[in-house]
Amino acid sequence: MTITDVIRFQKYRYMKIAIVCYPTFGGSGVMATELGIALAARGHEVHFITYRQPVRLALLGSNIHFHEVHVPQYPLFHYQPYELALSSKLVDTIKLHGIELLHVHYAIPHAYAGYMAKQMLAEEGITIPMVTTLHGTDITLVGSHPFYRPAVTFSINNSDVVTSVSQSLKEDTLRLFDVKKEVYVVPNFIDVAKIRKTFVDCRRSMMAPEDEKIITHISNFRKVKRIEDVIKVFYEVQKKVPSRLLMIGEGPEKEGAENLCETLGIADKVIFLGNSNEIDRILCFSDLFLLPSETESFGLVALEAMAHGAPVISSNAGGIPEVNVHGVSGYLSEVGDVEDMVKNALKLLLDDEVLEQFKSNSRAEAMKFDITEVVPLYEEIYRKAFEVKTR
Ligand code: GMT
Repeated sequence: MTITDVIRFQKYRYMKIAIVCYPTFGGSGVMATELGIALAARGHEVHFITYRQPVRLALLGSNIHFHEVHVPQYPLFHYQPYELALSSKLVDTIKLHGIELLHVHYAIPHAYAGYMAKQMLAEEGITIPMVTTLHGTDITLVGSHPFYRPAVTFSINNSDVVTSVSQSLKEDTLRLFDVKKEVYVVPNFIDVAKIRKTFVDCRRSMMAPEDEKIITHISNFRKVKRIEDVIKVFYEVQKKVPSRLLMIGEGPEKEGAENLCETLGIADKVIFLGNSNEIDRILCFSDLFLLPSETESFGLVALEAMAHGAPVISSNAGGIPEVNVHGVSGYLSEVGDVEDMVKNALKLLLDDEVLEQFKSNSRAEAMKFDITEVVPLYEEIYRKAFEVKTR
């Protein structure tokens, strides 16, 4: 490290960071919130700017703040202009709090609004670097739609630094967009120490008798999650192993899933819990996690399951193989191959010794994505962004 590097490092040791994200139960919002909390714990001043307080942001402290974006409703507008309200809020908040760096999660429309804010601030002589983190559907499902692609391409190319949550998403980004920027892979993370401290006893007996296995699925119940496959896998498994299925989340496919359970005669064994703030407790007493998604840039929820010691039976879509290691923390199958998923689930559930081994492997694999490994990578990215800005 040269003396200039040391000075630069010191200068940006503690930063004032604005985080823009979706405040919902979706993976990108959860990740952005956990990152903000972790950065604040490391001494940075963090400002969340979004339309609602993020679901995982329970505690606001002296160096963690939330600024709500209000969109005034006007009857002329068929679509209310959220991007406009967000970019104005960004300009005001950045000026008021002397924010030094902007980190937007999920390109649409956050990178676009962030770019506009940067331009408005530049008019006033304020330069602020913007880091854009791509999360998945902003690239693979929504962003690559021809109606959005030009704006998303522009926003990516005009970010100071771009990150993606997996190697697979990076490859998708380069394939689907004409990207002129380097895309850095910074994986999603989990706070393993927090889990170990909070969940010494998860009181499993409250949920199921000792001889019954608990299988879990958590998602936003969109089409890409292949909810029907979750039910079909469970239907076959419960014929051989006394078990119950916990379905956590809300979304368009939920009603169909409930109907399918009725049709298959397993409604009494499948519990739909809706959105929950108790994901950690539920995963703590889960024996197995199902994630048969059509596409998944990373599969944060699989990582959360593994950290709690629940092996994962999943598809091999997108970035899932970077998280769930076949034959170690669970098994991977081709998308839609329910039969193979059933076979793999039974391998684990029919042999307690094997299941225990996979549970312990899952915890070990999750350690690779511990917060202590990943948050410093973001700090490094921020330093890079400052260098781009000051060049
Ligand atoms: O589709 C979702 O599950 C929500 C979506 C989001 O952006 O909130 O999740 C994406 O981002 C997560 C966090 O980085 C990833 O773990 C998910 O794999 C990714 N979802 C998809 O790519 C479908």
